[in-house]
Amino acid sequence: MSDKIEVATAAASGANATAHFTSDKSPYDAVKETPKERVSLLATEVLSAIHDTIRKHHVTYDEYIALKAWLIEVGEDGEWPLFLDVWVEHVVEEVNTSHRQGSKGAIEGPYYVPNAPERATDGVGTIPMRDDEGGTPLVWTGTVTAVDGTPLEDAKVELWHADDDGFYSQFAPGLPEWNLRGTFSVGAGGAFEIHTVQPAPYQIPTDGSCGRLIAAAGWHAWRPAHLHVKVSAPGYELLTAQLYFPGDPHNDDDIAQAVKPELLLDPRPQPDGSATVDYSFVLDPVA
Ligand code: MBD
Ligand code: FE
Repeated sequence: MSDKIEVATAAASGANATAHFTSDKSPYDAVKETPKERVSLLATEVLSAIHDTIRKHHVTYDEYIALKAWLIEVGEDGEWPLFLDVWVEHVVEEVNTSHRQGSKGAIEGPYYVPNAPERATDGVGTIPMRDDEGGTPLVWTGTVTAVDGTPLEDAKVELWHADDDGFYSQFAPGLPEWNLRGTFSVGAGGAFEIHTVQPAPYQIPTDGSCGRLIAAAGWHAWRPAHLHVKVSAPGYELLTAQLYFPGDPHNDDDIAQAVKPELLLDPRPQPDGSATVDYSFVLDPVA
């Protein structure tokens, strides 16, 4: 692909994710009734998995001390949201959506911001963007229906994604507050038509502790280009998903392991240089 992939970066985005997370409502409220037995079970099993790894690979004192220093730095860098969402969230998503019959989901990641501006009446609208926003213009049409086929006319599609340089507004500096973040209420028949631009592949920040782990382990830092969505309707399970573009070199080795075949788009290039794409959502009713 283009050499733009080589220069896209997101310095400081990881740290800003901590600022956003900690300003959110209390994350403990929803688990305050969790029994002690369950807390003990989960903590014990996580610790024994660590103990097993130490025994199996004879972890040295030098390695243990380096680990301690690195864990402290992840917190100082504000990169715990980045670390967890890249390397852990995909399994949480998997076990919590496996019952669904409707659309496949994917992880939320660290860069969602609620209450993005409403941009659609009757389902048709353009995401907030700069006058000279880069990237292939994308016209995305689809519908939101229930698993039984009912059109969900009170559904909303929240869309957020990186720009053509791989940057997210409110996490990378210098972007308008709500750039490439919008909420679209669907129209008749649950239909929508969203105008946006194609995002660039995303490299997780290489200048913090997550980047240092990646470098020390000889991994790469790339996620394929992706659109993030939350699709909601009263009485239906919230669908959080990501959509990907065919041909991206990282669709097969996403560092966040969040690509599924069902989430690949099929954009059709148009004579004017834009692309159109059809992708619809099917929601599961709340049990
Ligand atoms: C992203 O843009 C993202 O979606 C995830 C899951 C992790 C890091 C950056
Ligand atoms: Fe993302």
